[in-house]
Amino acid sequence: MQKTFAMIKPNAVRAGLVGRIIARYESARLSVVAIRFKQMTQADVEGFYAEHIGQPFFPNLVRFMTSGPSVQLVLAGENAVTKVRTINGATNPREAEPGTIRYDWATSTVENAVHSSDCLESAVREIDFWFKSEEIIEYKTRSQRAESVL
Ligand code: FUP
Repeated sequence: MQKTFAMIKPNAVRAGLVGRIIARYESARLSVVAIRFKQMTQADVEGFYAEHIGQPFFPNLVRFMTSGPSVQLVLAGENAVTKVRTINGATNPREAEPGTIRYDWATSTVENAVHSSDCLESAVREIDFWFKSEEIIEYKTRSQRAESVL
């Protein structure tokens, strides 16, 4: 079992896609173990995307990411990190495979609908950036859930 961090970005929230995006993750046997809405501040963007500070696209990224609420999620399941990256598709929607979230709903490389951690180390850092450990519910497999009602 693995945990990863994902975000539904402001363009996808504005387009009313929260439920459909979460349904894609859940259909791939991932469980939501933490969730909230937050409109990012400039300081949030600078902390969360610290590796991109100074890039030419950074001011655009700040403008977009602070333009409305996004949904922060922790997803748990087998191979969660790779699974969510695959479901999301390539950063640039022109390179995204059909059937991915970004193929369907990203409108540009900046307004690309979703984010997810690119490796386990980022997942740990990003989950910690957004959530306190007590905000993350305990993940149970189907058989663990079955045992707990016996
Ligand atoms: P990803 O891991 O797919 O979220 O992509 P990156 O961490 O490389 O980029 C984070 C965000 O920076 C992207 F979602 C959009 C923005 N970005 C650009 O606007 N142009 C680029 O060339 C690269 C990233």
